[in-house]
Amino acid sequence: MFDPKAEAMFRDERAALQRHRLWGLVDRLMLAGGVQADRLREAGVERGADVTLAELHKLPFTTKQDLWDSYPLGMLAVPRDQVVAVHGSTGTKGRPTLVAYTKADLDLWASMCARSLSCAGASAESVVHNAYGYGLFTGGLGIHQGAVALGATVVPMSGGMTERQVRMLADLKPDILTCTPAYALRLGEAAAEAGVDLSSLKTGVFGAEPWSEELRAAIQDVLPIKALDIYGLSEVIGPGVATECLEQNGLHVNEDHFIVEAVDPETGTPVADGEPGELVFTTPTKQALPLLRYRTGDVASLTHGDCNCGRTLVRMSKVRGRVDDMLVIRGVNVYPSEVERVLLGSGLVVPHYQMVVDRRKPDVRLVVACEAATEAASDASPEAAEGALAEELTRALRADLGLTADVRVLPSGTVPRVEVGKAVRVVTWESGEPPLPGIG
Ligand code: DLL
Repeated sequence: MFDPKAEAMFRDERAALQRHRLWGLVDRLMLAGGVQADRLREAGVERGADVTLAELHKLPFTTKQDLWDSYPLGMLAVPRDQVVAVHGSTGTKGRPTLVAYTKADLDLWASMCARSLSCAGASAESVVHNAYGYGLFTGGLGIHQGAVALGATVVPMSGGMTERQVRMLADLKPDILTCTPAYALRLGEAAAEAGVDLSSLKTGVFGAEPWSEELRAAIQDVLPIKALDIYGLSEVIGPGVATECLEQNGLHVNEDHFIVEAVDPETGTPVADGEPGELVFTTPTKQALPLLRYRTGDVASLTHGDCNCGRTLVRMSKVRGRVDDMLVIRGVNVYPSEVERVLLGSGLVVPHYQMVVDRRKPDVRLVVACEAATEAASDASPEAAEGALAEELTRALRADLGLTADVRVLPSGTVPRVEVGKAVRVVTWESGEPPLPGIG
């Protein structure tokens, strides 16, 4: 562990620390003024000592809309000259969100990412091949600073230029690979095509987008690694909010700095341990942009049980999906990650797929575009084999999810591969030409 005292702390000791820090946060928010202070006052809170951890769920939420309303940096809780860095995300809806960091925030972020890398077994002797994008996106620079804080050697590759990445993997022999899960697959496939030996790799720390257990298996097939999940969001700090340890048994939330709740997305009330709910984070130690009960839109469950690794931090499940990414197809609600589970779980298709929501007519149709895992058997025509495969997957999606989908098995290489940024699993077809060839 990077910080055993914090990560393996007795739970009641941590709760006392959280309460103390929460009081400090509320005091700072009241002093800074603005929307969070106004809402606290409306809720009858004047100072930190007015709140308790047990009643945190009664305090007001903060939302992405609040950040947008005060764009670019209206929610600062420190004087502007204390801000040393800005990051952000373009967001799935294309609207940017910006976040700010003080020097202390950057130090906190680095130590959170160092914890994440330690979760994956990294140490000062490690070489970390970091293929998260560098720039406004928090993935590249967040992990970079974590690797430096750990004393490891970081190779700042950023995303893209896959051939060069494969060369660096071969030459520098990293033990840790950090990138999105979709890009890990791409790198694995490219290395196999180039005949490059990647046996130096031990673990991968993959996140920034949802990925199923089935995708984990596919990655572990093409790369000689344990593939671990890392979760985070710019608003809370970036990567390093929660990470899976080598037990692969849920993501440890760094709750001494990010107090987490799971709530019913409709009613906002807390859900029971183990039940899926929308994750809500409070950042008691962040300086520039401290958030009280920030609604993430991400759905996962929380478990307070023990983990064999010795960390006592609460664990979150893999993210099932986003509240706003749920597809509603002919009355059936489904997350893209559930479709991924069925497709990849069949073992019949390669792990590259895309969903097209065809909205050209009022009766919305879901097209699932994928590619066959193996060449057609010699006694069947390729068309017949693809048709049979499509039928089988259509049946599997109906049986497992109750989903009516139009599965199209396309020629190898048709579904776009991710080189840079987050995988785009769902596209909408409003009018004109189809977004993918062969799905018309
Ligand atoms: O994606 C931070 C990050 C970078 C996390 C590198 C992990 C690794 P944003 O660009 O602000 O920040 O996007 C945050 O991405 O609300 C989730 O919807 C999604 N997300 C992040 N990690 C995961 C994950 C970074 N492990 C948004 N599983 C979040 C599923 C994830 N979704």
